[in-house]
Amino acid sequence: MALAAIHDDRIDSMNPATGEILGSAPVMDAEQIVRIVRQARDDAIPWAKLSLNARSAHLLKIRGAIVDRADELARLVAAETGKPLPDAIFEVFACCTLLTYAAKAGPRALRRRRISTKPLVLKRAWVTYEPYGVIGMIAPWNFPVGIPAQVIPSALAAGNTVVFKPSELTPLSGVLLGEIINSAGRRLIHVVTGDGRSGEALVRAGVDKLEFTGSPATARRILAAAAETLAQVVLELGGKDPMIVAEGADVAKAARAAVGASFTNSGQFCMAVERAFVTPNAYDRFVEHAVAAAKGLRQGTDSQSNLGSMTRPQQIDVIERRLADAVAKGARILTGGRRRTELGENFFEPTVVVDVDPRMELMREETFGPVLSVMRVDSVDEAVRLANDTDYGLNASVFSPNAAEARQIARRLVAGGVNINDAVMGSGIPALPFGGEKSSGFGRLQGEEGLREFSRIKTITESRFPRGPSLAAAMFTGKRPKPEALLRMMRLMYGSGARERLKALKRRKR
Ligand code: TXE
Repeated sequence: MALAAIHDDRIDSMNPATGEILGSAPVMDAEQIVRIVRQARDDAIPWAKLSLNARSAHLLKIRGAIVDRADELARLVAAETGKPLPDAIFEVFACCTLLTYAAKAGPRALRRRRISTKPLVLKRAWVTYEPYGVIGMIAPWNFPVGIPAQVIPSALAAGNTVVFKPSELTPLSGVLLGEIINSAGRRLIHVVTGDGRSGEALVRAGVDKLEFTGSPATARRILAAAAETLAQVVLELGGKDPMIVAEGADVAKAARAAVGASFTNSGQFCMAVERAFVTPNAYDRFVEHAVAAAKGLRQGTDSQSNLGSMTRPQQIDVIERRLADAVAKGARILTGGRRRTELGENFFEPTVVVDVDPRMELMREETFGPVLSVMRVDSVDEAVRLANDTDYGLNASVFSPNAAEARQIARRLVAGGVNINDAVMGSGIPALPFGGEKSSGFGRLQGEEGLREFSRIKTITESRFPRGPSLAAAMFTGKRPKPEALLRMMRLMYGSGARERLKALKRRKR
């Protein structure tokens, strides 16, 4: 099976749809990476000194540079991933949207915040958001621009520089993204190329905080390495996203949304709907619509295709393993289920599977391929229980005609985000924080939470009367307060109910 060729010192990047070698990038070693992180630290000093508004203005310059070269960048992404060009353009589009959000929301979210000082009313206090310095980012191959775009704008807005390691499957897109960002006039991104060895070296190279998007298995190795330096880590580790279709839902809409969200990017999408739980009255029609919609998808690499090839060829082995296990345990494949060798080595058909149950790997482990599993459930309660019966908790969707019921289901799902009467689209709103629960990771990207994720939170207090006495000296040195007076004060402030408080006052009067 064709693969990007990883040599000791270089990676040859390959178009997975055609097998064409697109170019190569070096495998950087630990020494080089330490030097790069030092350089990034120096670059961070003048950047951090800029005001929030000046940083925002520069983010918009970066956006301009990306728009100018959007076609070139998207074509390279499409070539390295095997996805149709419109999908690659969506990624570049998302990058511009997230830069715009960070530029607009950054100054508001990251300016110092005045905080109430009660009960120490003689003080003034603020929370400030300060740059870490250097943010490391280790990225996967499924969205070579879209995923870095969830990190880089926030990390830059917060005053950091970024050392970014793209996947060994898509190194050239990463290098070009870094080059375009830096072409706006400041060196803010350093790109480290290489495979897992270079990734591990980056974790140990002294970055202040690290964002990793990838598999839980690699995340565990990264956490073990980060334990040595106590570098902080943000993790986005994929999902096993459920869709719940309740009685009375618009079944055709739900099925089409499930198909869209399962098969886009050939299912190599952390928020792909991998499991649909459908209530009895909706089940037959849902399956019928899902199969029809899946059969109607066009597969290939031209601009009219809905899905292209797999980016990571080994992913086909994973899909075939999951399907074989499911079929052996009684599942039925209604459409798809095989490679499309007539299109190329790495294409896999959109696949709809029924008669699934939670014992199957297909219902438990991330498949990360174009496979939608549909399960009939007796009730919404059963659907919620099964939806939560997974190690993952990234995203979920609920279809119901009843807004109160849908919101109630949303509250019960253990997931970082829930879409009601649609799938996936919450992540397209840059002001919404994005991230997962359980094995889907921790920390948040996008939104104000994402901007603050890349800031050190510091508190500052000062005396309202600079010449007044020190509270610390008054409280902890010299004459101590009388215990009865302290207890009375506590009762006065926090006693339960007016009567209790009044009692404290009366005793003082006596
Ligand atoms: O991921 P890895 P892989 C899931 C998906 C897929 C599985 C494996 O289910 O089937 O993960 O994919 C770098 N220290 N997702 O093997 O290994 C590596 O070079 C530091 C979900 O591609 O996690 C690459 O840049 N870094 C997902 C990055 O980690 C290391 C996206 C991702 O690789 C390293 C992709 C190490 N020891 C896969 N080893 C999502 N959340 O969207 C490897 N890397």
